[in-house]
Amino acid sequence: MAANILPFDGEIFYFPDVLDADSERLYCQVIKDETPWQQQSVKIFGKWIPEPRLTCFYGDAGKCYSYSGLRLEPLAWTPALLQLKNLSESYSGTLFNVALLNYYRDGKDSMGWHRDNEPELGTEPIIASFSLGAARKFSLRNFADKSVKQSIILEPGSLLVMRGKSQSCWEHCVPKKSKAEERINITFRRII
Ligand SMILES: O=C(O)CCC(=O)C(=O)O
Repeated sequence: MAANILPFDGEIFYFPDVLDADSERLYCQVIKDETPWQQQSVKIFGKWIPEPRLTCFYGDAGKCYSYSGLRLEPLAWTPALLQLKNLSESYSGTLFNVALLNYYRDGKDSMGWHRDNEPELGTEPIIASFSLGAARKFSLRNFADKSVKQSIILEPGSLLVMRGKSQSCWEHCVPKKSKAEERINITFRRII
């Protein structure tokens, strides 16, 4: 069993090498090529700002997801995503019905500090996050005391499972990095 990387208030487990190197490369290529990536704009402090990465949303029919002024309608699951969803479900012991995909084209693409605490995910959501492509840093800070920080490198083929109070009590981000190759992240979630 993996160790909890949070010191208190929530659980985040890191599983390296869930995919071997060959499967990781294959999934990365297939998902990159078959996904209709888009650069969406989100509303931050009343202004529409383009997200610094490309995204796409998949899921069961009718499971829409809203964040930062966006309302996403799911595309139908692909075989590759269903295979990764099955793996995520066996590692996390939960069933997922949507996935948010992020494509970081290079080190300038990033994800700002946020919590995945949208009401449609429930109070203590379980989120499984697959990493493909380049390794990137994943930073965490405690929501109540932002000086309490933690970080982990998300390696290709790894899975991060976040649960308990990890979304109410902690924020996370993927900071910019000088010189990074492309990376795909898939977060499987359950809309209730
Ligand atoms: O790219 C990652 O590892 C994190 C993605 C993330 O935080 C999100 O989709 O909410």
